[in-house]
Amino acid sequence: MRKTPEGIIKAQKSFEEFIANHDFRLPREIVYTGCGSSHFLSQPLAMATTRLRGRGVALPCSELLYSREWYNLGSPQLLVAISRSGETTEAIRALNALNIPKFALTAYESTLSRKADYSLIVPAHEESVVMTHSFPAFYFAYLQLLMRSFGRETYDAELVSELTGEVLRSEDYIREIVDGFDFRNVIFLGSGILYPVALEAMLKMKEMALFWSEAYQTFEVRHGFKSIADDGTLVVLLVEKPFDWHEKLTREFQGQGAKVLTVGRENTGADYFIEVPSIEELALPVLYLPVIQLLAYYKAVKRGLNPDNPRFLSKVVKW
Ligand code: F1P
Repeated sequence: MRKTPEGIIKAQKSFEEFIANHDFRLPREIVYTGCGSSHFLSQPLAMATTRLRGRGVALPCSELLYSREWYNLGSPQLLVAISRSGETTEAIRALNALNIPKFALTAYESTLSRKADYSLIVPAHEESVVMTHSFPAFYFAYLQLLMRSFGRETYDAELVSELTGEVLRSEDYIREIVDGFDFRNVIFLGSGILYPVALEAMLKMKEMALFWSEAYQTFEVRHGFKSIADDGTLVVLLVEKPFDWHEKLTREFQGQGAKVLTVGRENTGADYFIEVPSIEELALPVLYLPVIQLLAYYKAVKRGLNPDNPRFLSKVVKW
């Protein structure tokens, strides 16, 4: 997490190298695929593609391989496979699932990059079994390529890097929250492009802290799921532009005894608040990810676990 600012700078370099060496523009219709965190990364990339008036679809590699007839993939012109290691069996196999040009987004020259027609290699290497700063770095490098391909102005990488540094200043506060409230379960809520960030937060809690967590599209949680929340629950509300419903939701959970942590631009009347600086909407995941990663990290530490090396997991999943 703490390497996020330098990860953004590396991402920018990778993007610049890529465009210097390839006369290539991303097409309008793209299918994204990955496994685990890389799948949760494929979701905001698909959303960003759609938001820029293209069409992005995200599917886990295994679904693309074995159940794609259940999904409407449209008429994609490119398959983007994401894998930090570039050696995950499902990701390598998924490259051949569709008979269209293939693009690899990875941290290494790898089997995946060699099999793809194009590869964007972002060397945000990490020792940890779980994916942390490489996630925002991959996201940013590819987003820059997407912006450029779709005729938009790219982001100022120095500025984005600095902003991630600002977000990381909340580290002590995050540790205090985790030390001060020994929550028994946690629910992450996010909407639009912050929903996949909530999903990734859920995964990080499970991977790093071996801790039960859930994630929902923000207001969907009221429809049955909220019954789980009580005085042992932390609800993490990721929200860029809160409106009155967010305040009502905060009060509703507090009425059930739960504590709410709002992460965003304004407090919603929550018990805890982490302010995230303003940034253009497509870049939002880059600023929210370090917060949720730190939360999982400190929960793991509090539980006496090694967040970088969780039980039963390996860095590369092979069959
Ligand atoms: C995918 C992944 C990781 C996860 C884990 C196992 O890896 O699912 O997201 O953290 O420990 O592998 P990759 O294909 O991105 O290398």
